[in-house]
Amino acid sequence: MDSNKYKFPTNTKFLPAGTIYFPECLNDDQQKHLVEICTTISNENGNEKLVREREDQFAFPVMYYNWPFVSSSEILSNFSEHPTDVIELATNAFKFKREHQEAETGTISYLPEDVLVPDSMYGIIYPPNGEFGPHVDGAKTWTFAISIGSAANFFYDEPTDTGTDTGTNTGTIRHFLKLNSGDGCLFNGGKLFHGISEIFPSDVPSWWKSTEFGKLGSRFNLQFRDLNKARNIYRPLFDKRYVDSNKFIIS
Ligand SMILES: O=C(O)CCC(=O)C(=O)O
Repeated sequence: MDSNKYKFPTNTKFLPAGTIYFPECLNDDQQKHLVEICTTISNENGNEKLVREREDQFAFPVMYYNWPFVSSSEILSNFSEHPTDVIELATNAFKFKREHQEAETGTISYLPEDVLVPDSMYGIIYPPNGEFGPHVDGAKTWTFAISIGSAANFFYDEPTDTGTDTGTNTGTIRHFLKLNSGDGCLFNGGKLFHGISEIFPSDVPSWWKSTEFGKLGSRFNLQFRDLNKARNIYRPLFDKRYVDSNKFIIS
């Protein structure tokens, strides 16, 4: 399907603290196809045990791809279809950030030189009354994320310099961004406190409910990170968690 070759969006918006908003990154067909690929990855990776109905308001994981904490997701030969095109889109978002960050104004957060190919993916589902409290990601790096399903209110905190003698940041400004189905966002999730304050269950594409993930909840958030350098940091933690780690392939 030709439409799976994602066009890089032209209507990007630069937001404070180095965040970039990519409205309408994926059209409806591309979103549906991406949900299908992610469902297959989830099943082939044995993630189906994570897929369950939840009654609380917390987001829950449904798929991992090339994710250092989930050993089976790193054996890429397990997967019959690879999300190559969307990883390319995410890579282009990182490239775009790097090429434009000098022109950004306000409090800028720079993308490090070694953050290049975000080929580690992690997907979560939100219940209709879902939320995600303020947090900094355990994976201390930048994230490109695509929202699919119900719209949501995303927020992140921009540190403010109070200009005190010590120069320490003592305050933050909270920025809100409504993310619609198909939108993308690039932000420094490893540094900025961020989360989801609200899901809008009725603000949803008509096809969402009939997808496999749509049967589990209201919103799918698919995140991309470059964890290739970080693997060395995560490796010791990973080894502690999985006794059998030697049999897994880590690039
Ligand atoms: O759902 C979102 O847009 C944000 C998710 C998030 O903050 C996270 O998984 O760390």
